[in-house]
Amino acid sequence: HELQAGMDTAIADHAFALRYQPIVQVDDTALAGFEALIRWPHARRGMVPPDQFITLAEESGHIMPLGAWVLDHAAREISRWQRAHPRTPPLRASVNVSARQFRDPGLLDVVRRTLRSSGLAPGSLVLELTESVLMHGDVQIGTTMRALKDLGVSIAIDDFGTGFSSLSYLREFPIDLLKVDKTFIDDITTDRQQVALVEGIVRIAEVLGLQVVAEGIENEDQRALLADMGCRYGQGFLFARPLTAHQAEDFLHRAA
Ligand code: G
Ligand code: G
Ligand code: MN
Ligand code: NA
Repeated sequence: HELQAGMDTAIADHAFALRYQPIVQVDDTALAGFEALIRWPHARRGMVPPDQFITLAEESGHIMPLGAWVLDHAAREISRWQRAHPRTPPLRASVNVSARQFRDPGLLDVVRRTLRSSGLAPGSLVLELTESVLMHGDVQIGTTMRALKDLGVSIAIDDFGTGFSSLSYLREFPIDLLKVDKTFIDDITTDRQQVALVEGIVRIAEVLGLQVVAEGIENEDQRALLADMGCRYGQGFLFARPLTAHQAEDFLHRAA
């Protein structure tokens, strides 16, 4: 596979790029942080989206160095923005971590090193895991999560509701945040069942002390409905698309 063959070189050359999508408070659209999203600027294929190479990188093991680069790069940039535009609460840096990367015994050291070298406050770092990470029933997963919690790092479940999640995971693991998948948000203004599901997730999260981020908010009606439900955070094209670092700093400057 051409992309797989080019990955060693691309990693060595730091040939990847990050985009940063703002995460805001749903009620007043105040900026809360950014989610880092990887891209591969490829000579012939243009800007390759993660769907086309993250699975390959997981299969080959490239995800470990690649994931470490994403963490380090995102933490450094967002930490720098926080210092340049101080704000309370501090900006959050949300980083996607794939299942194999999370199970790798080296992950904790990568996170510790990232926090040290970037100066990012541990409380500002959010690691986004998919439900597939929790499914393996591996005791190691819980141990790693608790070690991350001890460092002060937060854990989010990404694409919540789309996988084979069991509600018992929410008690079993030290999770801080649920990201409600876009597919639940899409029809929220027209489908009463979707409203009930999202409202149910928000209520459960409230009881369990979890924060909620609604993903893929594209219009004002969706925003208003989610605000009425008490969903605290959101992201989506209504607020901003994934931005270049330069655009993200502009966004931050205007928001401050
Ligand atoms: O940015 P985009 O919508 O194309 O992202 C598609 C998918 O790729 C999303 O599910 C997102 O979580 C995932 N993704 C984006 N960046 C990263 C990354 O740095 N690491 C991992 N493991 N997944 C990522
Ligand atoms: O799975 P994850 O939540 O990490 O995926 C984030 C992806 O969703 C990003 O690649 C981003 O481009 C995409 N995305 C974010 N907001 C919106 C939106 O409002 N509409 C659509 N269609 N995609 C979005
Ligand atoms: Mn995500
Ligand atoms: Na994701």
